[in-house]
Amino acid sequence: ENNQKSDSRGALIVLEGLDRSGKTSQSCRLLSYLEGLGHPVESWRFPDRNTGVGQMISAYLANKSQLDDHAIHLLFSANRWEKRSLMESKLRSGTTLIVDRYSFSGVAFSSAKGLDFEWCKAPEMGLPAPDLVLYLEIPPEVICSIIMFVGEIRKAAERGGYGGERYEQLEFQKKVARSYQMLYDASWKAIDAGLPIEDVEKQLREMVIWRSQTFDLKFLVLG
Ligand code: T5A
Ligand code: NA
Repeated sequence: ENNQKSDSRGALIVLEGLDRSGKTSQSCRLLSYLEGLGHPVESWRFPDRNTGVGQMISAYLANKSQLDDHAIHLLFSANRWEKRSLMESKLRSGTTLIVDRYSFSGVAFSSAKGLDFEWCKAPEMGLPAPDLVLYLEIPPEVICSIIMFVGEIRKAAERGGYGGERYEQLEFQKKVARSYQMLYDASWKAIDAGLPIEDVEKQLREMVIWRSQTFDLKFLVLG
């Protein structure tokens, strides 16, 4: 009976990486690809800025509100918990979810601010664990020159808005990269995200197809 249930479960595929590493672009492309193969699939993202909690997060990220580092950490986590039952029912009903950022972003970004690593992990415990985490790897220096370049364009285009969101600075991104490294486990696969967009896409496709044959189709618990 267990096997029957698990056979029809969708896969939980998470994309992680530093800011501007290409997660959103790649989740769109992976979505189209899996749809094209006839898989029931949806693309999700965290933070989900559409919920009440998500709107608080969005205001914080745009520097429109101030929050204690612990409080914003718990909001990011709450934003995942408020989607948990829907996430589980989608997976159980056979829909694969491609999720743009998840608990790992939560832990990596907050611990990079100096919060205790174990404290950061605690509220994530019990959320559905991904079958596959695709880490879009790109050196923080490259990310920051892209961010500055985009900032200059924005500044030219609309005056102000320079620097983008709160976390887009080199030293901070370096710390985030180190925190991500501490979260790696067997479900992770690093992808070279410094390549042209189509080449990154190809790596992701290959990884998803290859791993989909080996997914352990049980409901996992994030440790
Ligand atoms: N956060 C998030 C927490 O602190 N805790 C949490 O629990 C969570 C979930 C916002 C912030 O919140 C933090 C992390 C973040 O700092 P967000 O809304 O996901 O999170 O951030 P966004 O700003 O939407 O997205 P990113 O900045 O992370 O960008 P992406 O999605 O990685 O990159 P993408 O695809 O938008 O691409 C950026 C640009 O690069 C180009 C694209 O066309 C685009 O212009 N590009 C490429 N160019 C050249 N070569 C390639 N291979 C390219 N791929 C993309
Ligand atoms: Na994004």
